[in-house]
Amino acid sequence: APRLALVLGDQLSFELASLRELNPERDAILMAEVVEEATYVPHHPQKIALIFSAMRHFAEALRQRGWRVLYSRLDDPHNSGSIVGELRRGLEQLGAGEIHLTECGEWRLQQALCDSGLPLVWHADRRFFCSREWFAGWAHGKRQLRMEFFYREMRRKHGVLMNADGTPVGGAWNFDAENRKALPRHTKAPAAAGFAADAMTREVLRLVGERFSAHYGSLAGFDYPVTHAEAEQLWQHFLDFALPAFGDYQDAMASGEPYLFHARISAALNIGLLDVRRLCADVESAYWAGRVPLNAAEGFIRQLLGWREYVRGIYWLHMPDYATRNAFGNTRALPEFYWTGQTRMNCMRQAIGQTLELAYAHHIQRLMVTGNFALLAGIVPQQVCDWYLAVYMDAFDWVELPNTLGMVMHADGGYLGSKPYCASGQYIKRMSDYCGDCAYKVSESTGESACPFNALYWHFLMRHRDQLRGNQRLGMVYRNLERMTEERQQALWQRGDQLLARLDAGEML
Ligand code: DLZ
Ligand code: SF4
Repeated sequence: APRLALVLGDQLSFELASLRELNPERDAILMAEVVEEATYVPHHPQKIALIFSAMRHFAEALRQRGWRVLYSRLDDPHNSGSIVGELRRGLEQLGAGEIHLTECGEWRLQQALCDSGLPLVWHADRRFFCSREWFAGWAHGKRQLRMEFFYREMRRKHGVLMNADGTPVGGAWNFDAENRKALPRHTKAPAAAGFAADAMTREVLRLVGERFSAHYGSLAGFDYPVTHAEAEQLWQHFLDFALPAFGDYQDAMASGEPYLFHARISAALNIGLLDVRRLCADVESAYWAGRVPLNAAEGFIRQLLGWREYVRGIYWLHMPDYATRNAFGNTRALPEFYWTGQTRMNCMRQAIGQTLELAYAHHIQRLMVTGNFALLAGIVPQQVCDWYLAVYMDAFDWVELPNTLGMVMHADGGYLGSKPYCASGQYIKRMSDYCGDCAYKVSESTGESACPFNALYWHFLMRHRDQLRGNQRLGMVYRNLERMTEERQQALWQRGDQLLARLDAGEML
C-alpha cells in the first residue's frame, strides 16, 4: 500500500525526515489548513496568513519536485477541521497503509495524534542541533538548569566559534556585557527588506481576512517571506546591513523602529524556511571574514545555538507538567489592554501597538516591557503564555512556553533561569526613548503621575520577599529596599496596591 507523509505548517523543509523516508513514485504527502490549528488560541491574522501562504507555496514546490500532494484548503467543503480528521480522510482516499510524520513542535498536537489510533510512524525532527534525548541526558539529575553551561557544551560539541585548542574564540564564552548599549540619538536602523504579496498570498490574505476577522491584530501590514527563496533574501539582508550593529544594540528599544538591528527571521526559521545550522555557519564566516565584530556574531549565535535549543529541550523534558507551573501563585487576569494597546504607559502602548500591527516585537520588548509588566503585576502565567502564543508570528508552544512561563514569569521557580527579570521604569528609560513621551513620570514612584513600573517593581519584591530574599542575584536589590525608611516602603506598597486594584477593576493604566 502507498504511504502517506504528514507535513505540518511549521515543517516546511525538504530535509524533513518523513519526506526522505518516502518514495515520490508511490507515496503521497498530506498538508491541511484546519480551523482547529488556527483557533486553539486566537492567532494573529498575519501568523495564520504566513502559515497558510507558506504551506501553499511549499505544496507547489513539492509538486514541482514530482510529489503527489493531497492539500486541504480551509474552505474545502469536506475539510473536517482538524489534523487528525484530515489524516483519516487522506488515508481513506489514498488507501494508504502507514502515516509517516516528523515529531510535532507542540505537545498538544503530538498527544492528539498519539491518541488518534491512526497507524503512525514517527521520525525525529532533525532541524535542531540538539536532540530531545541528548538534552534529557544532559539535564539528568540537575535540580536547576543554566543556559550558559548548556551553551558551552553546544559550542564545544558543534565546534562553533572555537579555537583549535578547545578555548572559545576571543577568550570568553559570552560577550553579553557588550550587548547592552542604548541607542545613540538619531541612530537610524537599516531599511527593512520588503516582500510583495504574490497572487497566492493575496488569496490567502483574503481568506484569512474573511474567516478570522474576530482575532486581534491587523492583516494590512503583512510583509513577510513565504518561500525559501524569500527567506534567504531576508537573511542576506540581515547579514549585510544589520548584523554588524546587532551585538551593540541587541537590547535597545526605540519608538517607530520595530526591527532596529534584529533579523526578524524567527518565524521563517521556526516554520522550516531557514536552516539553523546554515545560519550559524554564515554568522561565524562573517566573523572570520572580518565583516562583523565578535560581540555581534557571538550574541546572535548564542540566541540560536544556546537559548533556542535550550528552551526546546526543557519543553520536551517537562511537558505537560511544565505548562501548569505557577510558582508565585498568581491569580490576576491578563488586562484587556494587552489585546488593544489602549494604555497610557507609552512603553506598553508602543510594544503592544507594534505587536498588533506587525505580529512582531523584539526580545527586549517582550521580556522587559510587556513581560516585565505581567511579572510585576502578578498575572496568571497561563494567560500570559496564551497571549504570547497568539500574537507573535514566530510563536509555537515549544519555544514560546519556556520563554514566557520560565524566563518572563519565573513561574517554574527558577528552573530555567536564575533570577526573575524584574525591572523598574529606570531600565526602560535607559534602554529606550519611550519615557520622554509618556503620560507618566519615570522619575517618580508614588503619586498619581508616577510610572507604574516603579511602585509595582518594589511591590513585587516585597510581595515575594520570602521566596526571593535568598537569591544571590537579588541581594543588592533587597539591601536597597531594606535601607529605605518605613514610610517610603509603606508609600510604595500603597501605590502598588492601588495600581493592582485598578487592574482588578478592569481600569486602564
Ligand atoms: C499555527 C498553525 C496554524 C495557524 N494553522 C495550521 C494549519 O492549518 N495546518 C497545519 O498543519 N499547521 C498549522 N499551524 C501550525 C501547527 O499548529 C503546528 O504545526 C503545531 O502546533 C506543531 O505541533
Ligand atoms: Fe513606561 Fe514608565 Fe517610561 Fe512611561 S514612564 S514609558 S510607563 S517606563
